[in-house]
Amino acid sequence: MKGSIRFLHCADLHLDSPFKGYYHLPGPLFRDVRESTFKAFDKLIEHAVEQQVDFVLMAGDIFDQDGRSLKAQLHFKKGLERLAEHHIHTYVSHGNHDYMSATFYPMTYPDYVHVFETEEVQSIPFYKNGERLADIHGFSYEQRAVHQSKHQDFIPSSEEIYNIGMLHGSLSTNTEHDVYAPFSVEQLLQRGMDYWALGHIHKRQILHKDPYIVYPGNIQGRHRNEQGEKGCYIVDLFENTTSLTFCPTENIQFIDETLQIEQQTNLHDLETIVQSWKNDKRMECGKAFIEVTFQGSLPFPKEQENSMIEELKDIWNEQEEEVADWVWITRVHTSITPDWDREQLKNGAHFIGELIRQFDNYQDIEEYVHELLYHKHMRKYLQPFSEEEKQDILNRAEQLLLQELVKGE
Ligand SMILES: [Mn+2]
Repeated sequence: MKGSIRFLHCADLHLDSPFKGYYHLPGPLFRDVRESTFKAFDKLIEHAVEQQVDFVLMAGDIFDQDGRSLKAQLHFKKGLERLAEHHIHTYVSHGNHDYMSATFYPMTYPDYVHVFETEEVQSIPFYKNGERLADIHGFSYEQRAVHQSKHQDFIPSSEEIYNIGMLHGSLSTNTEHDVYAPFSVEQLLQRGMDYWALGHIHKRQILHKDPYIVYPGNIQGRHRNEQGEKGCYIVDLFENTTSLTFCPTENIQFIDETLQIEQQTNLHDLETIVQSWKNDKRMECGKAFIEVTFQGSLPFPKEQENSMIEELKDIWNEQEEEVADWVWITRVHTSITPDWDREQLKNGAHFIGELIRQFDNYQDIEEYVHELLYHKHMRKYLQPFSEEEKQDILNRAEQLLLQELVKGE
């Protein structure tokens, strides 16, 4: 009979992320942003201590930069020391962002810390009260990339103990990100592990239950594509069952919201609506970056809509500069309620019908944005568009065109 164990699984801490795209923010906000990965890390350590876990698994990309800033390293070390004081072990593997061969100042960690030092899969035992309860299997990236599969090298040590695999890599079918140490769910299942602690993909997802194969996602969102709550899992392994609890750690949330604006809303109403909505978000999420879409009708003449909205956005944001839990509007979109019947127009023989049919058959905007995305300077800052974003761009283009064309009819 195996005794139960409790551990915390996290990955992609990206400590000291530079948040390059946020330099334009007012000082206090930018400071909060720059501190956010550290704050998230502190919260994670608190969860581990409060939940009295046996150990913590960190599945790669602890540091954001291969150079590992001294600040990030010292902060990390302090967290590990706090865990060690509570007799909590930490198992660390390094990923494509903090690979081993990069130049950085070496740190000494407490005895409770176990680092996978090589690209070869190794097994490190976990002992509780002198009894070996689990083996943790893992590896670290020695170079910036690991292109070959690693799953085949994970071999359970014994049936008598729990076997946990730590793997920083991606599903071979995932083409949205760089594919490292590729695997399929079936391949992982064949290895006979009791739990797979994955890292690399920043979106939280459970790929399989019984046994669990889990991406906890990163601990703090870093841009508009990393939305909502971010955190880690507390995992309880029992002989015949496993339970997972999500614990949020993020200090700042990235949110996308749509606000419905009724007809006849005047500027004064709009102000009231936005203020109370912002306060709701503040209560719900704490610090947040929000991208908002106004749906419905705005109290401005169409030609002035964009400039008025931009001006209002600045006014709304100015009020946030002194607030501890700020809610900062990053972008405002307007989505007018169309006063045309798309289906009816689509079936028409005229130009508008042809245009809508073109939109429906249109698959990829890549050829039009390719030059921008892959420009030698821009590509450092831009990420390829997701399928959702591409569709969104298409929808907006259609709306703009139809709005002008229908008006001219
Ligand atoms: Mn990562």
